[in-house]
Amino acid sequence: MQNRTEQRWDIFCRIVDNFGDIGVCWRLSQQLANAHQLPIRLFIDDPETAQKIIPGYQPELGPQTINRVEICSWPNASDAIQPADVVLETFSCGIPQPYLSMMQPHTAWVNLEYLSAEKWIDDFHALPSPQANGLMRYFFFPGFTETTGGLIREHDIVLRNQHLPNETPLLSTLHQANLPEHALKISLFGYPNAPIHDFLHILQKSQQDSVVYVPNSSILPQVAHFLGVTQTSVNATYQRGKLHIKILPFLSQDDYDSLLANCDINFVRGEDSWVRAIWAGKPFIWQPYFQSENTHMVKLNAFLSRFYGDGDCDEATKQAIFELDCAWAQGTITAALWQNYIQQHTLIRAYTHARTMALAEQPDLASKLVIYLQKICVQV
Ligand code: TRH
Repeated sequence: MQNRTEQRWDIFCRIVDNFGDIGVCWRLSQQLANAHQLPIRLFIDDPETAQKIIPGYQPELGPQTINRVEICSWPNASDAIQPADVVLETFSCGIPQPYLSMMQPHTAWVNLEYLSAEKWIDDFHALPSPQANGLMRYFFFPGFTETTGGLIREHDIVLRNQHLPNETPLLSTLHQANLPEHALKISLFGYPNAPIHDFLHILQKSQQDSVVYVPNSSILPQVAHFLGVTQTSVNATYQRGKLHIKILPFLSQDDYDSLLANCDINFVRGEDSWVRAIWAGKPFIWQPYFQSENTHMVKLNAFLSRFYGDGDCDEATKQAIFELDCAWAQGTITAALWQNYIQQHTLIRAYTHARTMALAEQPDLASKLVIYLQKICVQV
């Protein structure tokens, strides 16, 4: 068997929509390359979107190495690329045909699946599936339990989030003098079908000051509609009653982590921002990616039960969380649900922090993946 650091890894990432696919792939690639010293090649099909997530990436320069990861564009039909020892397909994105046809029986081929807290994940994680071309494809499921593939987590992220430096360019933007100091700080990232207008209206009418930080994303038209303007401006602050809205640029992944760690409540979505909210250790409301037949609600309920389901979270707190999360995911919100949640905020904060610390005790996804690949490489 090869020495682990001699193993070459190729990661395939198709950017279906949004930033989650590239967000996860870029984060994982960097961890494998830096924390595990593996030679990583990352193939991407949408350089323009990737540019928003990968700092310094200039697609026009061709293949380039950033933070020890070699970034390449998706292979063309005529490209004869020698497959790596480990091929990581992400989210069943498919392997380009010429590359696939050159893969050997000893190539370790793993598909990284979407994250879910559903119980069946524990049974399906790490199973092999023989393919029609004679190769074996393995399924690696991220998850919240020891028997799944775990969660992507840099070894020091939880600590870093708790001890942010006092002065960074982002923090000085957040702590601007014209914003009330004791306001409730909220970060807002979601899908456009979230009840953004109703939520902002509730905050406007509330007794309590709040500051809502909105990074530039697909919900800005909803925010503009609430404000009664045709378009919002990046870095501008708007005030309506007790509510202050600060529009931020689309942040780097590191700055986005700092934003989450700085806020009292974080609204997140999809997959990667959801996990980052967990590592921020602050109360958060997760909006799952919409799926037909209410599958997203099944995923949300599975997560809520797993994250808040143990005996330490009292019933009233649990109810406030479940009701607000479900309403948000279904596109409805009321002042009563919000008030209920805010009344429980101190308890929710303590409970979330404890769950964050407990999850951070588990091995992280990249480490589990590396160990798993060692096992597979002995078998293939
Ligand atoms: O963009 P998303 O909606 O991605 C989704 C999910 O992955 C979903 O499961 C998948 O099916 C779909 O894509 C195709 O949400 P997500 O996963 O939170 O990814 C957002 C990424 O953007 C994440 O890496 C955090 C990052 N981000 C920044 O770097 N800066 C920012 O300002 C913001 C708001 C996000």
